[in-house]
Amino acid sequence: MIDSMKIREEFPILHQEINGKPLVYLDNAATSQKPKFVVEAMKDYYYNYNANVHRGLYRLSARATEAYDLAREKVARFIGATHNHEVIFTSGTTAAINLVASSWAQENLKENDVILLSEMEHHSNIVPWHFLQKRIGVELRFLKVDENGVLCLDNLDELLQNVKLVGLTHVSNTLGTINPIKKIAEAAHNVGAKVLIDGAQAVPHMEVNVQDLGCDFYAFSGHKMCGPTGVGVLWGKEEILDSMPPFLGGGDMIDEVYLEYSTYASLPNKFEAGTMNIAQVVGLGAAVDYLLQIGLSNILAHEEQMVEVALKKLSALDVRFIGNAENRAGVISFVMDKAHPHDIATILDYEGIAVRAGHHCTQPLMKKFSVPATARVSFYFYNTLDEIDRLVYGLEKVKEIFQRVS
Ligand code: C6P
Repeated sequence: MIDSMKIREEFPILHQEINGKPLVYLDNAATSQKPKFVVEAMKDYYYNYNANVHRGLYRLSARATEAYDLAREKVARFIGATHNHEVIFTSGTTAAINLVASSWAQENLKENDVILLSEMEHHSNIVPWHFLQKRIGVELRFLKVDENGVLCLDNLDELLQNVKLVGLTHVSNTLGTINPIKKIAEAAHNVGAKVLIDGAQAVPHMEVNVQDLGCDFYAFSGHKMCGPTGVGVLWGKEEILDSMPPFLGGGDMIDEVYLEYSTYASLPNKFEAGTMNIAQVVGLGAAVDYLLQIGLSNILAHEEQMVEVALKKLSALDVRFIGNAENRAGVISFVMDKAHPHDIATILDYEGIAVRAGHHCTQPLMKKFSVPATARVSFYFYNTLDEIDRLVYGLEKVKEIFQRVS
């Protein structure tokens, strides 16, 4: 079990007051807070062995390279990759998905080929495919979401006809729904389609094993899992990554360069052009160590308890939940009568409570549920049951204010 009070000692940012009230940080789906352990690892790099990687023959550069490569090994083990070189560092989930939409698509898609997405995708798993719709005329299809925020899979086999790639979020950042990836990946492979999973909201919160899920690509961001901003991961199966052309050209991704042509490095360097975010990669490696020390099953159990309690307490406040999936992660979206989500977030901020209000980069979902925006609460392992009571108190205030003005 998790001792959240003890864990919070590792997070200096949580010990402050906002508007004279102790901060309650409930916007972890946007970005998580960073433990000292991660910040210290990055500080150590900058203070003691800052140098470029894969380039210097001197000791400092060798040390930086060792730390960079070790971080890759840690990430590979963390997600169950077969080979370390299947882990490509990117700047985040968005960059990872764009890499696939650019590089893989270049070799594998032509006019009228079909890409199957879902209505609950983050814009970063919709817009790159819109580019291809415009550029080469691919067809986009969407798995529908029902009124509970669950994917409708009844017509999956029909939708999969002629599909070349399925792109799906593992966990919805708006609805909290955990999708049955294994089942969908199996069906997709039966028709020869590749499977790209957006794991931005999964990897920080539960054990993820890419082999077990049966996908071909898996993307996630460091900053949502206690790591720094500016680093993320694209995992891909070795043979698929090998067959793909480079995404960016420049230093460190080449084998040989002539004035007339160039040849490319092997994995993973082929996809890591230019000087990478070295400190952030080191920080991500430390974040992996840190999460393993807490235990992913402990994190999941803690968040399940938080969601159960929060749903019960919020239900008593006449909120309308957007997303009621049974299989859900630590994300709760809701709207309230009369109060716009932006008003909810502003009033909660007066109470020191940070939640996100908006469309959460899922505008098609807002249209689907006929709401302009939602208020969203998202938990992590350092949140406490007391903080749910603070949230409830804040929402009672919202109710009171809007009853007065109406
Ligand atoms: N969602 C949220 O508040 P980046 O920005 O590249 O690190 O991650 C993009 C992204 C992709 N997929 C999902 C499911 C996500 O939740 C996110 C980021 C944040 O929900 C910011 S919009």
